[in-house]
Amino acid sequence: MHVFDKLLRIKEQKGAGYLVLIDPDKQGLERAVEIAQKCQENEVDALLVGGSLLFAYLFDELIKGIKAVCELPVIIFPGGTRQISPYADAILFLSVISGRNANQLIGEQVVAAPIIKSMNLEAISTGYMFIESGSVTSAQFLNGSLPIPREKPDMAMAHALAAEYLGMKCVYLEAGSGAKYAVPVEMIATLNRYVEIPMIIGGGIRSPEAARERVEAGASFIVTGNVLEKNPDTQLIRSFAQAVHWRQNSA
Ligand code: 1GP
Repeated sequence: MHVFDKLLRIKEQKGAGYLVLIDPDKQGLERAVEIAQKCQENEVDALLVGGSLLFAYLFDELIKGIKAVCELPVIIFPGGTRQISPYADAILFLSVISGRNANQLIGEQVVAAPIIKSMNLEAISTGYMFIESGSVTSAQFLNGSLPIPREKPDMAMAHALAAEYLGMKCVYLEAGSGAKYAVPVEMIATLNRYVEIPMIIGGGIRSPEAARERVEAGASFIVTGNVLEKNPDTQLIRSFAQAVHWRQNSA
C-alpha cells in the first residue's frame, strides 16, 4: 500500500494522525534512532525526516539507521534537493504556494523529480504554506517571501483551495520549527469548511492540548519536532498521540 493511502486510512480510523519530525541537524544519528524507536512504541503514525538546511551530510545513513529499528513509514520532509534518499518510504513533494518565489514553487521540483523517479520513491504532492507565527522562521527567511498573516484565514483558505484545484494531495500549514505561535485554530477551522484535501499542521505545537484543539478544528495530521527533541519522554509522546487520535480515544 502507498504511504499516502496508509495516512488516509489512519485519518479515517483514528480521526487524525500524529507525525514526528526528526531534523538531522538537531540531533546525531544515535539520538534520532532512539527517538524513532520511542515513537514506534508510543502510537506515533509516521516519521518525517528533514530540515531547513542540512549541515549533517549523512542523510542516507540517518534514514537507514531509523529504518533498521523502526517499522513506521519514514517520509522525507525536504528543505531542499539534497534531502532525497532511496531508503525512505516517501517524500513530501513540496511546493511553497504561499510564496511567489518561482524557484521554490517549481524550480527545485524540476531538479528533484527525475531523481525521485530513479529512486522509485513515492512523491506526495503537497501545497506548503508559511503562516505568520510571531517571528521570521528559517524556512521563511530562506524562501524570501512573506508568510500568510495569522489574522487572514480567508487568504489561507484561498491558497489551500488553489492547491486542491491544482490536484495537490494535501496542504501543509507551517508556522515554522520552534515558532512562537502555532497555526491559529480559527484558520484551520476556516480551511476545514472549504477544503477537502487533508491538512497537515506543524510548528510551535508544544502540548497535547494544543494538538487536540487543532485536530478538533479540522487538522488531519499534527507534526511536532522540537518538543520531543528537547524531551523524548515516552509518556509525552503517548499523550500527544492520544490527543490526536480523537476517534480512537472517544470510542
Ligand atoms: C513541523 O517545523 C515543524 O512543521 C516542527 O515544528 O519543531 O516547532 O514542533 P516544531
